[in-house]
Amino acid sequence: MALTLFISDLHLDSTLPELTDLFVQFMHEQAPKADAVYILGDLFEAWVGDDDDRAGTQLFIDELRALADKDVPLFVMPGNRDFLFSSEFEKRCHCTLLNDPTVIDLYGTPTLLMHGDSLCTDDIKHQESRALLRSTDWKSRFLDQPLEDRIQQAKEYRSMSRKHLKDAPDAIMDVNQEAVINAMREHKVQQLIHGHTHRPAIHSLTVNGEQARRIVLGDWNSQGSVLSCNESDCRLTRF
Ligand SMILES: [Mn+2]
Repeated sequence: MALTLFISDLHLDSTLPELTDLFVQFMHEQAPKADAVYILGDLFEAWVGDDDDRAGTQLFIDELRALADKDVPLFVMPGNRDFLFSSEFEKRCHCTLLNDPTVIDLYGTPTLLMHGDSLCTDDIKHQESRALLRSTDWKSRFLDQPLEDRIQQAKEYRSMSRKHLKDAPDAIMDVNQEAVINAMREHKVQQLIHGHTHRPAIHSLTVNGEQARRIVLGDWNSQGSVLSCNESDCRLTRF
């Protein structure tokens, strides 16, 4: 039986043992049954560089790599927290990094995959910092620093981001409908799967006068969230 799994927004953090257990459980019980596993961003709470060799980080890498050993292809898209994934990460976990956006053929349906933060165009502050942090200049200056300094800075960024999340109005934190339709038109798809907003749902919409759908993956907290797709349908579940 065909099965493709999509997850996102796990926000893995080695200081959170319950979340770590949930991830390990998913990687051992559900992921090996799939034809392919897609992680659409924010796998990690923060990624400070592919050279992060702390034991807590290595444990996650080992779990990812074990999937490749079971011949289940693993595709990882960077999110706004782990946008520093690079080729060394691919080598370490035997996965394939995906560009945001990427179009795949999901059992015959062209499907656009995105992390989702680029669709939140009403959040001007996020879009500004996104543009800055993705610049080659910023990345190389950040990565040139010792690991310890990067870890410290990531902590500061996270507390700034938490403050922004708390202060920003709820509506601007969701996707902008026009941005969604534009992206789907541009990539000529009637199906979009993304994460980031932590608002799991399957939305119907009209794109180019035709029925389309936007599937939003859920975040992980005390429960895991997974989208399971086969030839006939996709469904969101918690576990
Ligand atoms: Mn995100």
